[in-house]
Amino acid sequence: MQKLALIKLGGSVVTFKDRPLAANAGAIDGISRVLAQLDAHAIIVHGGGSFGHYWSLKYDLHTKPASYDAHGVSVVHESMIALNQTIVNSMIMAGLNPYGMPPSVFTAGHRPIAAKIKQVQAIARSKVMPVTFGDVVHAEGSKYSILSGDALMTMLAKVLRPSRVVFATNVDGIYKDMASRELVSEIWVTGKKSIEFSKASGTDVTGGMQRKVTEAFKIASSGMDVLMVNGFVPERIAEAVEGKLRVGTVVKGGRR
Ligand code: IP8
Repeated sequence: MQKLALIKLGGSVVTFKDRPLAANAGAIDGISRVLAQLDAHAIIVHGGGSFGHYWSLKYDLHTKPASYDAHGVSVVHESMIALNQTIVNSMIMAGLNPYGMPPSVFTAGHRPIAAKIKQVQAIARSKVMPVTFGDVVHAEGSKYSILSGDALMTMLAKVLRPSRVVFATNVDGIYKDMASRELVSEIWVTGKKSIEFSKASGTDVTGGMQRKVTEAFKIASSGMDVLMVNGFVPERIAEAVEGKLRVGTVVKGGRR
């Protein structure tokens, strides 16, 4: 059976984070072309970038469930559908068979619905490629919250245990520190490990790189390797899926 790859396309790759509501068509098309060559089934998750995060900040929507502005809920969700459609259309042009779906198809608030996630996998195995995204989701009553694409990665990985879990970000991987920008090629997750992060800028309501690394560690601690690569060099996504990664960070989940 073909490998199953779970791939997160970071918002900083698929959009210009410093320009509101601007999709990075060049980066998206480059990734679509690479995905079209993959010898694996894939489930794609993408972030919000200058779409979802832009409106979430404007309307003050966050990950904590609360009775947020109802119009804000609508606008944030719609912006994510618009970004999803741009990505899906690029993939169609590249000859892929994407199938855009909001996370509410397979989650209840922030909880995974295992049977629905299995169906997402069945879709991927049928040569149609699910493309989901971080979104604003209903919690309960009048409460909503932002569900990050990174949290979706953990949910999907835990239920499906894909052969490859890849995060494509705007940097080469995890750096030892920001001063030297020395790339860490391998990190082993052993027990509770704390990592220090340099202060990130405030455009992300879900926590930026820190959130990605936290989710990568969660996934790795349930026994799967997680590969962090630069999405602006899309060939590295293919290398990661094919197990031939040259530049990137592997968060090791197996036994040392
Ligand atoms: O960029 C957040 O998803 P992320 C999506 O994966 C919204 O954290 C709506 C802000």
